[in-house]
Amino acid sequence: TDLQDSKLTEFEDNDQKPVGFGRMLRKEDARLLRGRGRFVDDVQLPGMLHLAILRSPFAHATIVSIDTSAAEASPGVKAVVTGETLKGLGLAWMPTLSNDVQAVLATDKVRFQGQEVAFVVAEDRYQARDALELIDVEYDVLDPVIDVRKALEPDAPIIRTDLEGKTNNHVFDWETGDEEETARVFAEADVIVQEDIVYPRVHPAPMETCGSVADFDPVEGKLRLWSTTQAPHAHRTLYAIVAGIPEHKIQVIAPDIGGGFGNKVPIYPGYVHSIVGSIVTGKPVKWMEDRSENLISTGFARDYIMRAEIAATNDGKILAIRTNVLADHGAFNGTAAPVKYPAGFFGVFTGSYDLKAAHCKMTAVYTNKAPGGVAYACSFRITEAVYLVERIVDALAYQLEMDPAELRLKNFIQPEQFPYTTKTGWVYDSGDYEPTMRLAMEMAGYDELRREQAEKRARGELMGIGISFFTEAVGAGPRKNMDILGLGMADGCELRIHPTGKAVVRLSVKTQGQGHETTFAQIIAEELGIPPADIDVLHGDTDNTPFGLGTYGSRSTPVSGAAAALVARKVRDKAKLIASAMLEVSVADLDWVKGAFQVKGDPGRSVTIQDIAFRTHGAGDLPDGVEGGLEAQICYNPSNLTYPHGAYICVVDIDPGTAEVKVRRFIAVDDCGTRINPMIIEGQVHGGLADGVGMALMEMISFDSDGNCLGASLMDYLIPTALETPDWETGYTVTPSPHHPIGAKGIGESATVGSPPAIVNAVVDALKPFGVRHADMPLTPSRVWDAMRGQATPP
Ligand code: MCN
Ligand code: CUM
Repeated sequence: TDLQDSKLTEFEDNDQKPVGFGRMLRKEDARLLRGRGRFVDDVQLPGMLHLAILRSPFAHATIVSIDTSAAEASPGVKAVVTGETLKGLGLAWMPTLSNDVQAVLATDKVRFQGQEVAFVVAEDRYQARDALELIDVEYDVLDPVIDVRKALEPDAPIIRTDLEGKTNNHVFDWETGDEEETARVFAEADVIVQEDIVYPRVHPAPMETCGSVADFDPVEGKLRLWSTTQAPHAHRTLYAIVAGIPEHKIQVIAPDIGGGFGNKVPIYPGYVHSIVGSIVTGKPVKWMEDRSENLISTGFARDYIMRAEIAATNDGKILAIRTNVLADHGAFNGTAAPVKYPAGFFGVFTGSYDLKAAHCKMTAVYTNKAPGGVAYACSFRITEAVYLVERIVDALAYQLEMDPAELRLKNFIQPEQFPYTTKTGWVYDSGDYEPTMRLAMEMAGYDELRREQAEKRARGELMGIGISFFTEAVGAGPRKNMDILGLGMADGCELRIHPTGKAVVRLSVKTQGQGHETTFAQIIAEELGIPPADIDVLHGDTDNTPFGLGTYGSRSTPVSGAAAALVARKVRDKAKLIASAMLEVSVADLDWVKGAFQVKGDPGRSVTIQDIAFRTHGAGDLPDGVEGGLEAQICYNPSNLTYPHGAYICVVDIDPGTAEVKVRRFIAVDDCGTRINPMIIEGQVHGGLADGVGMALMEMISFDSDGNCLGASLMDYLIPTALETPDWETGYTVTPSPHHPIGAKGIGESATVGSPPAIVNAVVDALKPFGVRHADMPLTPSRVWDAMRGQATPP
C-alpha cells in the first residue's frame, strides 16, 4: 500500500546488512502481527485444569469461618484451597520484594478489597468460577483505613496485626539530603513557594492481564511455570526459597508478554496458587485473571502526597528544594525497589537544576488498599520526583512572573559540571541540557506560541503552554549498593556463533513489547558485523538463559545492553586470535573492519567473522592454547546508572464552557545517549506520552470511604485512546553515557516520567487568568471547572 511504501523509505533496510544501529522493522512483529505470538493464555497442556480466585468484597474484615463443602461438591471441581490449608503447608504467607510479607491466601483477616481468600481448581474456567459462588465466607467487618492522612492517627485501626508487636500503620521513614543546610538556604532566600501536590494512585493496566500455568512433575521433581513475569530469574530464585523446591528443578518461562509496565514485576498470590494447585492435583493448572481482578488487586503505581517547597532569589536563581512526602503503600509493602532505596529513586527530585541544598523526608504507611507502589513506567519513583520538581518550578515561575522556559534555562546544571553530584548524592553521568531545551522550543515555535496565547487570552480563550524538563536515573544498578532481596542487580549474557556464522544471544532480561529481539540483535550486529537477521535473541526461559534481574526501571539497555556489547567484544577478541592464525600475521597486524579482520596495509587479505566461526569448528588444529568454538559469556555489573534527559512542551486548549482539556500539540525531545533503533525509541516515546495524557487528564484509582475500589473496570478507570492524543512531534539530542560500552542510556520510561508535568503545567498555564497556581491530577473537566471557580480540589 501507499502507506507502507512511504513509511518504508524511512527505514535503512539494515536487516540484512552487517551494520547494527539504525531504523529497522521489528523481528518479533513477523510473529506478533500475524497472531502467532504465544502468550501465557495460549499455553495448553494435556489434562490442564483451571483456577479461579475468591476475593474479598471488604477492605478490612476478620474471617470468622469459611465453608467450602458446597464448592467441593460442585461439578468438575478438583480442589478448593483456603488460607487454613496453606497454613498447614507453611505457605500462607510469602515475602514481598520489599522484605515485607503478603498473604498468599488470607487466614486471619482480609486487608483490601479484592484480596485472595480461597481458590478453586476445576476442569474448566467456568466450573471454577461457578464454584467460587458456593464458598461461604463469614466476615466480621472492621473499620478500614482509606484516607492515608489518617493512617497514623492514634485511634486508626491497625491493619497489620499479623506483624508481631505492630501497634500502628507505619511502614518506614526515609530521609535524604541535608535538613539543616536546606533550612539555612531557605532562611536566606528572597522567595519561597510552597504547594501541596498529589500524584494519585494509577494503574498500568497492561493489555494482557496477569496469569500463569504451573506444571509440577512429581517424577522428575520439576516445576515448570509459564508466567507473566518481567523478571523470570529473580522469580525463580524466590520460588526456590519460598517453596523449598531446588532452584535447578524450577523452570520459569515468560513467553510473549502483552505489556508489563511494571505490573508484572511482583510475585502475585495467583502464581503461587497455580503452583500449589498443580502440586495438589498432579495436573497442570492455569490461572488467568480478568480485567477487574487486574485493576483491583495487582501492583498499582504512585500514591504520593507531597508538600513541595522551593527557595529562590528574586531574579530567578533556584537555591533549594525540600519536600515532605506521605506515601500510601497499601496493605502489604509490595513495592519492588533496591533494598537500600525504600522510596526507589525519588532522591533525584532535585531535577536538572544546580542547587545549593535539598532535603526530603518521607513517611510510608499501610492502608486498606491493594499493595504495589512501583509500576507504570515509574523509573523507580522518578515519575513522582519529576512531577514534584517540574510542578514546583512552574509555581515559582508563576510567583516570579517569569517565563517558565527562561527560569529553567537559567538554572540548568552546566555541561562542564558533569559528572555532577546532586545535593542528595546522585552522580549524573552526562548531560547537556540547554541544546535539548532549545531544540524543543524551536520545534514548538515557542515565542510564536506565546504570542498566540496572548492574543487568545485577550479574547477570553483558554490556551496553555506547559514545559517539563527531566533527568532520569535508569539502569539499576551497581551491585555495590543495589540489590533486590539480596540479589545483586547485574545481568548475564551469553553469545554463541554457530559454525556457519549465525548467532544466538541469550539474555537475562525479558521484553514485554520493547522490541529486545530486534535491538539486542542490532547491538551484536554493530559489534560483530553479523546481520541482525542472522542473530537469534533468546530470553524469558530460565533453563536457556543466564541469570539476571530482569526488565524494569528501563534497565535492559543500560545493564543487559552493555552486557551484550561486551560479550560480543569478548567473542571478537577470540576471533582475532583465530584470524591471526588464518592469515599468518601477528595479532598486532590486524585491523577490524565491521565484520572482518584485515591485514594492516593489505585490505585484500582478510577473513570474515563467518569464516572465523567455521574455522573454530572446522578440521585441522587451532593455534596453541585456543579452544574450539566461538562463544563467550559475561555478567555485567554497571558502574553507575545512566541519566537520560528530555525537554517536553505541551499545548492545550480548554473549552471555557465545559472545562474540557484538549491536548493540541506535544513536542518531545529526548536524549537517551547513543540510539540503537530510532524507530523503537520513537515507539517507546509515543507510548509513554499517551500514558502521560492518561494520568494527567483521566486516570485514577480511587476508593470510597468503605474501601470499595472505584476504578475496577475500564469503564471507570479511563485510559486514553487515539481521540485524546495528538500527533506527537519528537526530536532528539545525543549525549552518550561515558561509562556504558556503547554510550546508550535507557528510554523505556522517559516519556511516562516527563509528560504528566508538561500537560499539567499547560493546563495550569491556561488557567492563569483565574489565578490558578496549582491543580491536582487527573485534570478531568470537573476538576478544571472547580479550579476555574477557585475551589479546592477534593483529595
Ligand atoms: N533503545 C534504543 N536505544 C537506546 C535505548 C533504548 O534503541 N539508547 C531501545 C531498547 O533496545 C529497547 C527499548 O528501546 O528495545 C527500551 O529500552 P530500555 O530503555 O532499555 O527499557 P527496557 O527494555 O528495560 O524496558 C523497560 C521499560 C519499562 S521499565 C516499562 S515500565 C515499560 C517500557 O519499558 N513497559 C513497556 N516500555 C514498554 N513498552 C511496551 N511496548 N510494553 C511495556 O510493557
Ligand atoms: Cu516502574 S514500571 Mo517499569 O520499571 O517495569
